[in-house]
Amino acid sequence: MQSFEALILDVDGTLADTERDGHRPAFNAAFAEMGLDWEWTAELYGELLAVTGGKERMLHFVERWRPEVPGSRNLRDLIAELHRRKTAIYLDMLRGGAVPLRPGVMRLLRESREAGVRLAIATTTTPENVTTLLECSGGEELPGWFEVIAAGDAVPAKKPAPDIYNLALEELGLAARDCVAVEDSDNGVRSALAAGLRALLVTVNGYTRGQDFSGAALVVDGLGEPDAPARALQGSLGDGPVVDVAVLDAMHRRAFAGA
Ligand code: XBP
Ligand code: MG
Repeated sequence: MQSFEALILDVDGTLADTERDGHRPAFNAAFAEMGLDWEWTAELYGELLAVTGGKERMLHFVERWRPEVPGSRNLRDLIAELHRRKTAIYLDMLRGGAVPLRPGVMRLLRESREAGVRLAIATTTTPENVTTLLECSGGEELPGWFEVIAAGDAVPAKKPAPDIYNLALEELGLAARDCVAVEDSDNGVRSALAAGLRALLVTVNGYTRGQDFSGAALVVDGLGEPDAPARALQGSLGDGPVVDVAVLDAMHRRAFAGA
């Protein structure tokens, strides 16, 4: 019997590599549709990811890179319209199968469910982006595996604030010590730790490898599959080739030993 009750997972960069070839082209297509000469290259987008939330990221871009665009109610209306268009484009991409789940994600979700571990989401993106990604990349029953989907504007402050993880814990009716969290970025790590989620696994990706994951219990290059083992970058994966429920259980016990 594992020592934790629920697994709370981030979405973008964790469940799937959504950013460079998903959200980013959707933003660029929305900019082009609205006649804006804003082009987010893969490199620039890597910098812009320091700001979580698509609407917040666009406002930051204007303030930092397009200061000539006057800050006003019109700008906020423009950003809101751009985000609506971008989200519609992104959803179409997901429905077209553009963004697969990362290796090991379905395996770990299935194993967790079979072990009686409750599943939840804590993400900055919109709820519809989450359910559509799950359905289109994992099967139409996948969204129903998650008891809680805490997402987007449901909270006033996005990651690295702890709000979205606190909401997920509240809706689960659990304390942080009863849970394991999985993240991909420094903003996500700070958010989870600020909510008390010390049993925190990080699966890095192209944009987040090399970020500061101090405080994370275990950092790996991915969840791994039997024919493509996971590699620990910080902390101990034990002798198993993949991140499975037993690895999460050992990590959770170490993180809360004596607590
Ligand atoms: C990552 C984010 C999101 C996406 C864009 O979320 O910061 O804002 O980049 O999605 P996660 P939206 O917490 O899952 O890593 O445009 O819907 O915000
Ligand atoms: Mg993420």
